[in-house]
Amino acid sequence: MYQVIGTARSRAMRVFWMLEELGQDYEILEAGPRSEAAQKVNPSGKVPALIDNGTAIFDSVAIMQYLADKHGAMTAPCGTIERAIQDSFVHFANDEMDAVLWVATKHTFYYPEELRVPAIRPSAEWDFARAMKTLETRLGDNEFVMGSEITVPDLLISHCAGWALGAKFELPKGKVGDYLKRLRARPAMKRALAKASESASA
Ligand SMILES: N[C@@H](CCC(=O)N[C@@H](CS)C(=O)NCC(=O)O)C(=O)O
Repeated sequence: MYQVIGTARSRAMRVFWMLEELGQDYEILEAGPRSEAAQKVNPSGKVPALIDNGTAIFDSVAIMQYLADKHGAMTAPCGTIERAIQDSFVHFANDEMDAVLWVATKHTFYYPEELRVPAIRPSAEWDFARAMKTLETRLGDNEFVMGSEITVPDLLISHCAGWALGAKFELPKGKVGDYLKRLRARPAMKRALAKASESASA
């Protein structure tokens, strides 16, 4: 059985959701960033980490893509044009959404107070709004970013959008808004949340 180190309030949520979509059994090892459990498997102390047969894999997107490849679902095959486009959506989400939100988060509460620069907030909002415009254009009328099939970047984009909402960034309405609602309504997403909250209260 897979084990995932992390909490629902961290990027581990992406991995829980992926495992639910794939119908895989997993155990949550509830541990926060820089905890002893996280540091034991990842030199940076970051979460999530996936333990598969005694080997730790970290970086949420590496884990999600590994699981998709291994279980042959939610991904285009390696070496195809479709995979290159799918990967470009992953990089878009990491560069234009995750990185922007992470900088804003660090300057809001993560850094020691003396290192925080609240004045970066408007530029982060500007970057994020630009990313949402790009997403709107690239999504077009598709159900998911790659068309009618859900793939790894959809989960990543949806997770970042949830983070953005929590951090009070503006999310678009219209087609992108509907796309985000479709993703959050997925039964696998709800199962992942329920399992994570059960494990947090255990
Ligand atoms: N690229 C990594 C980022 C992991 C990451 O930064 N995780 C946060 C929690 S969501 C963390 O552990 N932060 C601790 C730190 O920055 O020291 C991933 O996607 O897994």
